[in-house]
Parts: sequence; C-alpha cells; structure tokens
Amino acid sequence: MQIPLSRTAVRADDDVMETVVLPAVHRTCGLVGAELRGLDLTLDYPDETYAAIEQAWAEHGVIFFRDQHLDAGQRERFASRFGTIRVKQELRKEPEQTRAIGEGWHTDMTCFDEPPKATILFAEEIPPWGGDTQWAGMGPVFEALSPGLQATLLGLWAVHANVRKLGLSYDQTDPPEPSIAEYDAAEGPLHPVVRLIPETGRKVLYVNPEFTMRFDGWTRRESLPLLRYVYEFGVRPEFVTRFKWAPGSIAMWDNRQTWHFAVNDYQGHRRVMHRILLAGSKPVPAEAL
Ligand SMILES: O=C(O)CCC(=O)C(=O)O
Ligand SMILES: [Fe+2]
Repeated sequence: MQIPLSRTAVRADDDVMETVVLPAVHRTCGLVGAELRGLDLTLDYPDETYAAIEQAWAEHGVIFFRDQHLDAGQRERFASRFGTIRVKQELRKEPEQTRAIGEGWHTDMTCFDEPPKATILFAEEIPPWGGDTQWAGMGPVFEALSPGLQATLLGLWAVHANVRKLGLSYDQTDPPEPSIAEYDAAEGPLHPVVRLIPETGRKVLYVNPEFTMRFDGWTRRESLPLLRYVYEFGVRPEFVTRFKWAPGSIAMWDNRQTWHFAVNDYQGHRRVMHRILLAGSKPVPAEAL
C-alpha cells in the first residue's frame, strides 16, 4: 500500500511548511536494519524529519528507502543533511567484469585514522537477479558475547591495514586478488576494538575481516584465533540483514557499527550504483564497565 505523502513536504524552492512528516520505520530483521517509508527524498523536509531518519539510522545500523529516483544534485543534497561528503563515486560492474567491490565482509576504509562515518548507496541499474548486499550489526554482536569476552575486548586496540590496502579494494572497479605480502607489508592506524556510538550510548565491536590485522601488543598469530572467532560469530544469521535492490533503492549504513558484504552472483550483467561517503572522526573507545 502506498503511504500518502503529507502536504508538508515542499519543493526546495518553496519555504512554506506546515506540520512535520516522519518516516514509518519497518525493521527488516530483528536485530539490524530498517526500511523507512512515507518520504519522497526529492523533496525538502523540515529538520525534524532528518532527525527522525538519523535516529532510526543510529538505532538500526543500516536503513533503506525504495523508489527514490534522485539525480546527482538531489543525492548530494540528501547526503549533506547527514554530514560532510568525503567521496562521491560511481560503482559500476560491467557484464564482462568478474570481480566486484566489497565481496567480503568489511567496514569501509578502517585503514584511515578517521574512517568514514557512513556510506550511502543509490541504485541506478540492477542485474535481473542477484547483486544483493548484506549487513551485520556490530552492536547486537557485541551484546551477545559473554561478559568475560566483552571485558577482554573492551581493553584492546587493534592495528588495521595500511592505507595502501585501499588501492586494491577501491581504486579499480575490477580489482586483482590482493597479495598477502602486500597486505602484511605495512601497518596502519590503531582503532579501539570496541567503540562507542555516542548517539545511542551503544558499545559496538569495531574489528573487521578486511582491514584488521592484529590486536595491539599481540602478534598476528596470537590475534588470529580470537579475530576468527568474532568474524565467524559476527555473521550468524540473526545479526545479518540482506537487501534486494531495485532501481531507486537507497541503503545508508552507519559505517561505525556495521559490516557489509556485496554478493557477487550476477556474472554477465551490469550493476551501477552511486556511492557517497560521509566524513568520520577518530573512533571513541567504549569504556570498560
Ligand atoms: O555494491 C555494494 O553492494 C556494496 C559495495 C561496498 O562494499 C561499498 O560500497 O562500500
Ligand atoms: Fe564497502
């Protein structure tokens, strides 16, 4: 059923507003993800509407909109409501390309001291089947660990891969296999293993399979068994939501508290997305209890 739009939504050049329109929030799974309905994102809304979107976003980790056909200017205008745009790019996989960006569980760019706060993906062209994306919620994952393991992780920091890793993943649309030697060659920033989400006060696990190399003060060999444990635990189905795209779909994920995985199962078909990254800040460590 189509939810009627409130008359309070106005075109960008109209300064008349009456009452506030709020999105309807529908969880996509029990622990992570929500679809927001009832808004037309080509319109400008009062601040309260964006505050409601932000609240749902912080709470659910990743939010989705459907049937929003925005042009480049409208995409930027929408994204700017939530922060400073750091990167704008097209994410395109052509029918003859076999590799895809993000086909492994990861958080975007934790190889930076200040990893992006969020990523927004706008779907333009979607293959006839496949090409879904999955997200795992690191708040629910941390909360489901034992108090003993939570306490251990709360005291730790982790070394993430050097920024050169970024080139392999993001500079090319069809990246070659990363070389283990290059992956291990240089170390990058230190991030807390458990970070705080200030808006909700939530503690979230902040290591990820793509960029985290080892715990600070531990060797990689010592770190891997525990890292592998949380990587396996973190993608249990109850922590994961999966989104089926259509042209006009939007996913925006809080890159501080989710991992994502682009499912590369549409060989021979084109997929075109527009991607905007919002600037982040140095992760705030969660305090030990
Ligand atoms: O294409 C996708 O679904 C997600 C790709 C990805 O990892 C990203 O945009 O950061
Ligand atoms: Fe990504």
